Parts: sequence; C-alpha cells; structure tokens
Amino acid sequence: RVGPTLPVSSELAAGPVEPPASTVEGFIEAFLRELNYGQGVLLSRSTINDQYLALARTVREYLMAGWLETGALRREGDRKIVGYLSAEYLLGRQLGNALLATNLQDIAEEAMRRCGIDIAALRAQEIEPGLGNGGLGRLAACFVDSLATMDVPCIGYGIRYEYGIFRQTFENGRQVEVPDSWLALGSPWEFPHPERQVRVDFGGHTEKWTDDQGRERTRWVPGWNVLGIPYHHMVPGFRNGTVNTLRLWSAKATQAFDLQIFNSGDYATAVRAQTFAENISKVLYPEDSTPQGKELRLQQQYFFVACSLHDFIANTLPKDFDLRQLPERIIFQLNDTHPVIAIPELMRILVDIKGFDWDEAWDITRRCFAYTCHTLLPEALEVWSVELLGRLLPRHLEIIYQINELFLEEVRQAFPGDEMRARRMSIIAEHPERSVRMAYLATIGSAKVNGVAELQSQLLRDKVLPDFSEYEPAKFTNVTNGVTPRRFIYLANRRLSNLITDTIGSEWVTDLDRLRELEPYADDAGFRAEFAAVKQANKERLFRLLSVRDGLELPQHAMLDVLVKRLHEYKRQTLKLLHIVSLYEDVISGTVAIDQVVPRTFIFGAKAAPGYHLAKEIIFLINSVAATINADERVKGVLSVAFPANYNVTLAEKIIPAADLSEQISLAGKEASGTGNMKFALNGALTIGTDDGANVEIRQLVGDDNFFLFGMTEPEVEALHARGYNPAEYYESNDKLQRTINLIASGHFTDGDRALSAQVVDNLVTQDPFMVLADFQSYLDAQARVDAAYRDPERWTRSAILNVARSGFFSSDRSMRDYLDRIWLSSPVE
Ligand code: GLG
Repeated sequence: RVGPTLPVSSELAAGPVEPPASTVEGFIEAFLRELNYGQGVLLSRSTINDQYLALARTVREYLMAGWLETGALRREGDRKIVGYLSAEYLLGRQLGNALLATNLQDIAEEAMRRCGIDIAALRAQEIEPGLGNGGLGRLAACFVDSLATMDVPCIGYGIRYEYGIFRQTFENGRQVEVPDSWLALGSPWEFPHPERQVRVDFGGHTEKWTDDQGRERTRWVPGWNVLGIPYHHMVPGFRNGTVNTLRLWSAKATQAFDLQIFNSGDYATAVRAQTFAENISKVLYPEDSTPQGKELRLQQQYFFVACSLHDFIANTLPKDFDLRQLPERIIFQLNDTHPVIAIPELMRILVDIKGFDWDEAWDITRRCFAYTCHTLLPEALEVWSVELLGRLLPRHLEIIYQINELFLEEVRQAFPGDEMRARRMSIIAEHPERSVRMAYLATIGSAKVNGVAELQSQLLRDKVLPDFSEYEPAKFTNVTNGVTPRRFIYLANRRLSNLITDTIGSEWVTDLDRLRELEPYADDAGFRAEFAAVKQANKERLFRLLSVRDGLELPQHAMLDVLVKRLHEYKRQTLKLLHIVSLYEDVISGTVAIDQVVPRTFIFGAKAAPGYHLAKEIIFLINSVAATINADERVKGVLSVAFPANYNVTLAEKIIPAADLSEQISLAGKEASGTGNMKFALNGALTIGTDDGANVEIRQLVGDDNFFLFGMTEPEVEALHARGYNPAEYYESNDKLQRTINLIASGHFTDGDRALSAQVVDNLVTQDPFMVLADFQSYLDAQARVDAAYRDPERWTRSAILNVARSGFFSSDRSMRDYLDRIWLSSPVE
C-alpha cells in the first residue's frame, strides 16, 4: 500500500486513517460516495464536471493520510524545511499527476469504465492552473515535485491568482488575450483555510519609541491592510507516501478597512475599497523576464511574502521556538527577485517586533535566505523606485537604507579609497531615478546566490554581479536547472516510459541517471524500430489533437521541427521564420526542386506579453507565413507550419513527445538556462541550438554527433557588439538572406500589404538587437546538416536514443540534490 501508517502524532485521530481500498471496487465505492455525498448528484444525472470533481476528490482521499502525516512530521520534527518563495507556479493539470503519484491510473480507468465514463473526457475537463508565465514558474513546479519525491520537507509559498496567464486566441492572425478563469467551475485541488487568515499592512509612516530597557525602537504605523487567506494544495511525492504542501495566498478585504468607510455612510465606496484590496491576488502579471515595475506588483510581492513569513514563524514553528535557531529550521529560497522584500520583512519582524539587536537579527536573516537569479537580461532585474517603496512600505525602505549603509561601510573597509566601487555596489541606484536594486539586496541578504546553468552562473559572476562575486566569491554557485521526469516523461510520454521500463526496469523514474543503461540499445535495430514507432505514435496523437483543437490537418510523415517558448526577441523566433521562408523561397523561385526538400512540419507555440508590441507583430507574421505556405500547392505535404494558440503545460505534454527537432536558438549569452531544451532531449528529440544556457551542458552530455550546434559564442557576440554590429552588412552580402527578407518585405505573406510586415523587417535590417542576421548563415548550414541526418532514419533514431540515454542529468531530482549539497545545508556565512 502506498502511504505512511497513521497515527504519528497526538494531534491525529487515534487508530489508522484508512484510505479507500486500492482496488477497482474500492475506487468505485469512493467515487460514487463523492459523487452522491460530495457533489450531491446521482451518477445518471451527473455532468462531466460533476464526474471530474468527484474523481479528483476520490484521488485526493488516497493522498490524505500521507498529507496529514507529512504535515505532522514536519511540525514535530526538527529537520530543516525549505520555504520555496515563488510568485509563480506553473503547475499543469493535477489529476493525471495525482493518479500517477498514487499508482491509480489503471484502477481509475477501469473504475470509470465500469461506471460508463470515459476517463479521457474527465481529464480534459480540468483547466490547468496557469499561475506562471513560463520557465521560472514551471521550474518551481518541478522543484516542489522533486522535493516531495525525495522526502525533503518543503512548503511552497506563492499567490493564488484568480486569473492565471491569459488564454491566447488568434483573430486574423493577431494575438488576442482572454482572461483565464481557471476557477470558474471550482478547483477540487485546493483547500481554503479562511480561519488561518493573516493580516498584511501597507502604507502609513514610522515612529520612534523607547522600550522599557531604554532602547530606541521603531514601529510602523500602517495606513491600510488586507487579509491573506491560505489555500493549501497537496504536492505528492512519487509513490513514497510523502505529501508536501503548497500554500497559495488570496487577498481579502479586512473588516476594519470596510467599516471605516462604511460608517461614513458611503456604501459604494466601501465596496470599491473591498475590490481594491482584493485586486492584489486578482491577476498574474503576464510579463516573462521583463517586469513593468507596477505598484500592484510590489503589493503582490510583499503580500505573499509577509503572509508566508508570518505563517512559518507563527503557525509552523512551535510557540516557544527560539528564533536564534531559525536558520537551523528554515531556508527561504528566493525564486528570482520577486520575493526579495522578504529580507527586510524578516529584519522588521526580528528587530521591531521581537526586539532583537540589529546585528544579531542581520546574522540570523542572512542565513535564512538564498537567492536564485534566472536571467542575464539587465531589464529583467527588478528595480523599485524609492518613492514607491517608501510610500507602500515605509519601514522596509528604512531597513533597506540601514542594510545598505552598514554593507557599504564594510566595502569601504575592504577597499579603502575605492569610492567608485562602493557607489557601484550600493543597493540604491541614483539614476535615472532613485531606486532599490532588488538583485543587490538579494545578494547582500542571502547566504548563497546561484545561477541556473553553468554558463549563466559564470556570466552572473563576471558581468551581472562582478563586484559582489569579487567581494564574496564563496557565496556564488551554480545549480543547473532540471525537469521532473514524472510529468515530462512518465505522464506525457507513456509509450516511451513503457518502452524504457520494459528495457531497463522502472527505477529510472526516481533515478534518472539509470537512463544510461539505454545506451547500448542505440545499436540494436529492434530497439530502434520500437523507439521510432513510439515517436510516430506520439506524432499521430498530436495530429489528432491539433485537428480537433485547432482544425489543423498535418501530414503524417514529415520531420516535426518545434519551437515552443515565450515570444521574445532574444529567443529569436524570427530566425526560425527566416529559415522557413528561405526553404519556401528556394522552391517557389525554382532554385530547389520540391523532391529535394526534406519534408518538415514546423510547430510554433508562444505567448507574447500583451504590452510587447514587436512580439505581437512577430506572432502576426508567423501566422501570415503559416497561412500562405499551408495554402500553397507547390509545397503541399512538404512544408507545413502550425501555430496552435495558447501554448501551455497541457499542450507541451502533447507536443514535446512528438518532436523530432528541438529549436533552442537564443542569442548566446541571453537565455539563462532553458528547461524546454531538457524536456525535448529527454523525449528523444535532437537539438539544433546555440552555445547558450543549458544547451551547452546538453551538448556536452549527448555529444557533438547528436547535437546541431550553430551560431556565435557569447564572447563572439560581445566582440561583435564592441566592434559595432550592423545588420545591413549581413543583409547586403548574403544573397539568400536578401531573397528571404525581400520575399517577406514584398508583402507575399500579407496579401500584398507591405506595411504589415514592415515593423519586423525594419527592426531586423536596421537594429537587430539579438543578431539574427549575424547567425543566419550558420543556422542554415546547421539546418542542412539536420536534413542530411534525417535522411538516414537509422542514424537519426540512434542519435535520438542517445539523447534520452545521456540526459538523465537534467532531472530536477538532481537539481534538488545540488541545492541540498551546495545551498541548503551549506555552512552559514560569516
Ligand atoms: C527564466 C529564464 C530561463 C530559465 C527559467 C528557469 O529565462 O532561461 O530556464 O527562468 O530558471 N526568467 C525565466 O523565465
């Protein structure tokens, strides 16, 4: 039986708490009970939504004992807990994962069948909780999965956005955003605890006072407040009985807040005030890597961080806990700069509320935090204006000033006379306006700082935070990202999972290095045939879905060439587009005969931030090119372009297992890591990629023969920048590039309207900030090598198998082990 044995604690009911029997009969009994007594309907009258909710609650029952026990163990034990602080969790659908964790897939399927229900329809009923933008949020979801599977105590803290990442639709090829009302039909996966509300203050001013020991103290007199209501989610480990908790906070207006205005007789204003407070958790900001510095976003950040710290200190720790021991009980991992306001918040709790001396509080604080930086783009490093921060969080601004003053004193002592250095390292930037550099605050206030892939960690030390890494080199480390094999292989690619398990046993699911044992099978023709059959079946599954979902009819036998990720110039979707147009131009101009072209189906998936104008123009251009090429008889069945709308985790789980070629084509030095790249390699796609992010490590592991490298290296990019990059030179000197761009500029893909492609074209030819033209030829050459390799199916499949066999390193379980070794158990900083 899966699950621990209760009870472990006096808090739990005496006698074992039995989950329903893990049999088809036991499952049906529990399901019908949930349907009748939970949902209040008879099977014969139930809707698909009733059935989905009852099924979800049934699976929950199997996890409940483990959840209660894990919680009790965490509270009563003295193990260090990881408090993962993340503004985003891109969870994906929960039902499949819960069935997988409990090993109930087959039982549930048969039980539903006997009830006359197709479980696939119930799975499809679930709207995924899209509480994240992309890589950063999905990484958080993979990490909490791995920690539960490894039985590491973890509480994930975040925000319960009422609306997650917008739903993307296309109208006439243009992106239109629709609100994501993922809660509209109710979520069976969350457990609200309104009675555990936490009050969060904002605004107001600070005052000095003298305590009874004659010490001068500061107190914050806030101007307004809101309540945080926790919603708990189960985070089940893979068949190990551990169920950790994800605690997402929802904002609610405080009684006091309402009444004040209500008493003044203005009912409408009182109601508006309520909506104002509840706005805080209303919607996820849809910007990936480019924060807009909006006031509401800072409110969101402080809101969830204040709730989480309070929750841990007041509710998770025993009442009499000695806070000097805090670093022995918790490490708060800061997922990017979004939760960094937690550092001054902990100082405020220790100094203002608990009465610690500054120095002791600071020593405790900086041992309780570790900071992960997920970017190299300067515009992605959050900066808050002093005016805004001081208005919203006046006491925190004072604390930040104090931290800064003491820190700069240290720096001046270490580097006497080097005032420029002190100025460079100040948390407070003076230009263009006085503002707080959150990455600096994070670095100063954390025991460890890590990047997310080797190359980025190096560049983080050398280019983003060079003064800090020089000052405290031991603080900096790397942990290369990973992805959970449970969701991204086992769940997403059942056929491949079965093939692997039949070949090497099932240990790989929790020990992904075991995939190495597949290596010898790359030379086994029988195995290659089975592997290729899995890929083909996955393609057909995807095509069936895209036919129903998007009305796309795609050829069955073409190379599936996939570029899925957020739309951003640095990720260079335009480079992919130039490649497609160049192939097409070759055919229609008669340069290449159609029977010389390796059939390819290109798949794009990408959301653009709603305010990112050029990104939306690029989406329009991709759709225009797709429509033109798909309608052109001259390339029919050979070149096809699909851009299904609303790329999300659910769609990723269908696309990735079907892919032959994984496009990871960012400009070197821009993509911190990438995690899609890992998912593709683990599902047997070959990568065409630059030497960027974790591509570098993928290539090292799978070997140059099994990876298509192209483009400038990061130092070459830097050198070109230094020389002065002029894209027009590339345009003028490369005939193929010229013909490709001219075809786009001519209006060929936009019904003759040149204006419709002008913004993208002009940007490429005149600015090209991410050097698409400079890498164009190298990319085309690499694509020619891809074609040659694909023409030899045995060689291709062999490479694909080796990609799977050699990518075990990219399990998020390994990432978690690295965090444990290098960060969470690391000796405290002095
Ligand atoms: C990022 C980066 C990605 C990275 C991901 C997770 O852009 O390269 O893989 O986080 O670390 N800001 C992000 O979404």
